[in-house]
Formats: sequence, structure tokens, C-alpha cells
Amino acid sequence: MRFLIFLILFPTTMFCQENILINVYNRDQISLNGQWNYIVDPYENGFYNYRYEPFENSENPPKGAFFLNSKPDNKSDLVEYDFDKSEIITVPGDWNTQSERLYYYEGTVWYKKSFNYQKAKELNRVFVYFDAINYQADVYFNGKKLGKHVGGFTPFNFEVTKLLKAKDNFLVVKVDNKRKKEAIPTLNTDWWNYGGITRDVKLVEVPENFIYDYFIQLDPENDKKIKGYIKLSGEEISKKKIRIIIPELAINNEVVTDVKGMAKVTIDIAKIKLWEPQNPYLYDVIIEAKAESIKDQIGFRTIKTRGQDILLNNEEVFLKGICIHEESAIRKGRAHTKEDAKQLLTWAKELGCNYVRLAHYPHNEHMVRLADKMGIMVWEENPVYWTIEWENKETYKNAENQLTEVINRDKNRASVIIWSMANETPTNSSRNLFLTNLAKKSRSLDPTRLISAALEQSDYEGNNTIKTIDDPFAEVVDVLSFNQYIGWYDGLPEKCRNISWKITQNKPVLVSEFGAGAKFGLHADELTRWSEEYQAYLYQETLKMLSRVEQLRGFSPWILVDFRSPRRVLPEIQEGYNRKGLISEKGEKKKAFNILRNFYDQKKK
Ligand code: GCB
Repeated sequence: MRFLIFLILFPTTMFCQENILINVYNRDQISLNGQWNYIVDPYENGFYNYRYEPFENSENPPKGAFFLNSKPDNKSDLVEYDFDKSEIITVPGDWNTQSERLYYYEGTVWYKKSFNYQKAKELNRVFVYFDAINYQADVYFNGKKLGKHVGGFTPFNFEVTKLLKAKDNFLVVKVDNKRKKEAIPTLNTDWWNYGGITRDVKLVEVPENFIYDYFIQLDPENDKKIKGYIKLSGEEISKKKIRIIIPELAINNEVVTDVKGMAKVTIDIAKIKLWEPQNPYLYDVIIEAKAESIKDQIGFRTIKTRGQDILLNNEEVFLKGICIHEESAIRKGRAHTKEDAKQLLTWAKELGCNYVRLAHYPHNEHMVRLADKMGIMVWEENPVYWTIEWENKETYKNAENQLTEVINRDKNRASVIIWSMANETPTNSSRNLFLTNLAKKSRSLDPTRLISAALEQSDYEGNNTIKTIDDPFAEVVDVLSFNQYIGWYDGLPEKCRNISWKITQNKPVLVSEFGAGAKFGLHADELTRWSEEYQAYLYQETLKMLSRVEQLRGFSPWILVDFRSPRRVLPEIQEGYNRKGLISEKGEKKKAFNILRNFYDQKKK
């Protein structure tokens, strides 16, 4: 509760400070999805007065403040907005694909939803939980500020218990997707900056003292032990008994919380079905405190490296992957539904993948939940992309916070095997320190998974045919990954034939990207850019070249499906899409799809 008071008094807090509930996916909840009213506000007129001072800083904000959801008190009263008479938008969903006039819009849009709510029990507490909002969200409830969240791809919540009424509640969210130099990601990317409440909104009711977090995984050092912790939140959380139950393994253990409400979990297990792509076995796990019981489905496996190998359950594994952006092949725009996830991961399976790289930011929770079920290993990535403000402390805090939030959400998912710190970042001392600190943070939060980053290749001692990885961050990662585009940005596909690789680090190597653009249906000879034949040829040559990388333990070509990017303006070919997909945005498979599928078919595990 103290946190909430803090947020009300100091509403400009940079990052969301509250404990974020885990496994909201499976908790009882009321959906706030659906129709919301919205107001487009490019000048942020509903946020600042004419002296450009935020209304929310004033003790008595005037009616013009949009978060008050004001109405005229009488016929003479002046109020220059009205949510209830404003247009309707569907939540979740990006605004760009819901309204033509918002297609390229980058700025502020205000959202409002009114609702009634009856608590199940008087003393229960209620949280409003957002799966994600891009990019900055200022959240108000019944006219009071709950807080602010920065970062477009991770969940956050605020407690509303004290402000909640049985009737006529209103939730107002100011969403701002303006790109900023100091932000994560920064101004410059190669994907669409979809704005809005892009994922689900939920109300979650919990008891006074409740389970807010738990981490239940196999001990990486000993696969006969389940290890982790459970944390309670509330006023009475010390010396509380919690049971952890896995019926199928006949486990029913009691743990007791310490003064901070945390209980360590260590459970010896005799025989267990390990999670693996061929048999992605998930156990029902029940966590039971006095007033509530939470259910999850958890797979148990270990992932580590030994020399140049990646070991899944102590056996060598080759990662047959593909990169994916979070775009819906069904509706277009940002993907957010179970069906979107199903479509994308089914295509990946059809391609023969046992692994996907979710680029370049955390995708929605359906993706990792489904990957768990479908037996697909996952690389999850922090949106530290290209050149950001390495020396800016707030930028670092922001990156660390986004990483923390995705680890928090997905740390119980067996499918997730790699946390990626960044993509294609330039080597220099401030960047090295930035990424090293992120890696430290990541290891401290989750010692059970591997760390990587998509690095860049360089020439070996100035020679244009011998490639190497010359990056100090290569010493920090567990898995050495790099992107390379020989044959597309660098020469023609046959250039691959003359390339040799001299990798000095004794680590497993993943090629996190390679690819070529092709317009589906454009057929020509294999040296004609944008033809399906060129793309297929590049895949053939690249696959041969990569087989000469001795320590190659997998790759994820760029990319499964063509995706929107404002950088891609070539008429008749790109038309706003990055065309490196193996599948067009309409779901049509290009020739290279089969080349890769055949390669993966022939590769054993
Ligand atoms: C890259 C980036 C990716 C781009 C891709 C391309 O190296 O990591 O985000 O979309 O190249 O198509 O140029």
C-alpha cells in the first residue's frame, strides 16, 4: 500500500514501481478489453496548460485536464472535450491500423473506459494490469494519477483498491508513442512504431495478502532438484505457510515465508519427464497460500553450454530457428491474440524449426505460452537496438527495467532459453559497460538461462574474405551470436563461397540473422534483386557457407514473414514492407521457404 501512496504524491515517477503480479494469464480476472473512447491530442492539450505546466502538478486541476473526464456542470459551463462523445477504438490493438488518419501518427492519444465493479470480498485488493502499451503510459483512475510506465512491450500494474467504486469508475490512459533519442528503442529502427494499448487490459482481484511472484525451475546444476522462490505481498506476509503442489509428481511441500514474505523452494525429485521439443511436457503446478491458490503449467528442463555446445537436458542441440516480428498475419498490425501466435508458430513448425528468435523486443505472452506447449525454444530480446544513448543513466535504467519486466513475466517458461541483451550495437567502452551491466542484472534475476546478444561480424585483420567476431562483449555472453548479410548488403550470393570464418572464442555460435529481400510472385534469374530466385539462391549459398563455421550450433534467418517498416519505400516492391520474409504478409510462401525447410528436415536433432 505504501507504494500506491508514493505514486499518488509523486506521480512523475519514471518507471512503474509496484510489484508486478506474476501469471495474471491464469488468475481470475475481469477483462477491460473492448470499446474505449479516444481523443487524439498531438499538442498534449489535455495534459499541459497554456504555460506548458502539467495539469496533474496542480492540487486542484482545472476541468480541461483530460484525466478528470470532465462534464459541464450546467449549461454555461465550459468544457472543451467529451470522452463519451468521442470516437471508439478497440482495445487491445494498435491505433495505426484502426484509423486511416492515425496510420503514421506518433504522439499522444487519450483512452477512456468506464465500468462498474463489485468486489468478491470486502477486504480484497484490486489491480489494473496492462499487458503492454506502446510507448509511454500515464494512467489515471477516477481522476487520480496511478503512475507512469515507460516501455512498449512489457506488462505493468497499479493498485486501485482505495479508489474503486461499485459504479461509474473511469480509467483514463494517456498513451504517447513519440520516438525519442534517449528511449529504448531509440529514434531509429527497422519496424513500425505501432502506438496504443496494444495488449490486453485486466482487473485482477486478490486477497489482502497474496502471492505476487514465484520462480519454479529445475536447478541448472542438478536436474534432480526443483529450485526457486515464492513471494507474498501485503501487510501480513511473515511466517506464512505456502504449499507447492505438483500432483503428477506426488509433490506436496510446505514452505514458510521470511519477514519479507519470501520463501525459498527446494524440492528433490526422483523421476521427471523433461521438457524438450519432441515432448514438450508441462506439469500442473499449484501454489497455495491461505487465501488463494494459483495454477500454472510449467515445463522442467536444463539449458547450458559446454565448450562449443549448447546442451538441452545435458544433450547437444542444434537450434533450427527463424526470426519473427510481432505482426499479425491475420489482421495486419501488431499481433496480440492467441490466434496470431498460433499462426506464426505453426508456420515456424512447418518450416521445421525447434527454435524462434522473437525480435527485437518482448512479444506478447501468448507466444511464449504457446511455444511452451508446441515445443519451440525461444530467444527473447530487449529492445536495445542499434545506436542508443550509452552514456545516459536514465536510458540504462529504462533498458534494465524493460529487461527486468520480461524476465519477471517469463521466468517460468521452459521454452525461453536465451535472454538477448541487444541487437547490432556498436562496440565502444560505454556500450560495453552498458551491456555488461545488463548481463549482470539478467544473471542475478535468472541464473537458469543463457545470455546472448546479436553482435556484428568484422573482417579478420583487414582481409575482406576472412570473417571474425571482434567485440569485447563476446567475452560476456554464453552464446556467441551475430548477424551477417553477405550476398545482400555485401556483394552477391556467390561471395559466400570465398568467405572463411575465424572465430577465436571457445563458445557455441548462433547466426542470429541472414537474409535477402524478395517480392512474392516476382520470378526472374537468380541474380535479379527482389526475385524469389535471388532469395532462394542466397539461402543456398549461405547455408553452405555456414556449414564451414565449425562451432555453429544454430541460426535464425531474417525473417518468417514480411513486416511493415517505414524505412522500406521502394515502389512496386517494398511499399512499406521489409521483404526479407520467407512468407509474404498475405501468407504466401516464397521459394526460399522450401530451401530452408529441406535443410532443417535433413538436420537431425
Ligand atoms: C538487421 C536488423 C533487422 C533489419 C534487417 C534488415 O540487421 O537486425 O532489424 O530489419 O537487418 O532487413 O536490414
